[in-house]
Amino acid sequence: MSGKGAPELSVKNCGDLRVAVVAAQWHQQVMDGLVDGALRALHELGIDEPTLLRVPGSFELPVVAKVLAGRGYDAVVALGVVIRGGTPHFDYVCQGVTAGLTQVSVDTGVPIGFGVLTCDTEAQALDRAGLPGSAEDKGHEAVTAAIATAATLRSVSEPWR
Ligand code: DLZ
Repeated sequence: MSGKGAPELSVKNCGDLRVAVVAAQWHQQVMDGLVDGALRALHELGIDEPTLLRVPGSFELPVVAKVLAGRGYDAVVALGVVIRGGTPHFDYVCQGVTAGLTQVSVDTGVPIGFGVLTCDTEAQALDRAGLPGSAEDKGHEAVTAAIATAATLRSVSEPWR
């Protein structure tokens, strides 16, 4: 998968949305970039006081996302990075977090921004972390996607104008 083909999303009038970010802690330099990118995106959208929670690893993201989705947040953004090692553990963690976050989103109707990098190497992760010199900014992208989706859901829950 490449970042080529990503849409230019225009999200407006969403400063009142309640948003939570939940971030894993493995691979600190990459995580710092993802969290900074997410907070920057929220600031650009006029959301200056998001809830920010930390979990140990990416595998713990879905349970916290589920509780947050049940507490009135309009969108949750999950951030993590999983880097392939020499055992199948990578596949289990990636599958668990991906399926878990998908289930939370579909079951609760709350958009979950998927800002979880699944990379073969740390260099690939750094290139997507929104750090100086990175080619991509996946924390920022995950926020924009979640908020755009929350705005879409809000537009269909209000009387048609
Ligand atoms: C155990 C583990 C490993 C090997 N690698 C990562 C990783 O690259 N990224 C990540 O976010 N978490 C990793 N973890 C931790 C698991 O996500 C989880 O926290 C532990 O298995 C404890 O439940």
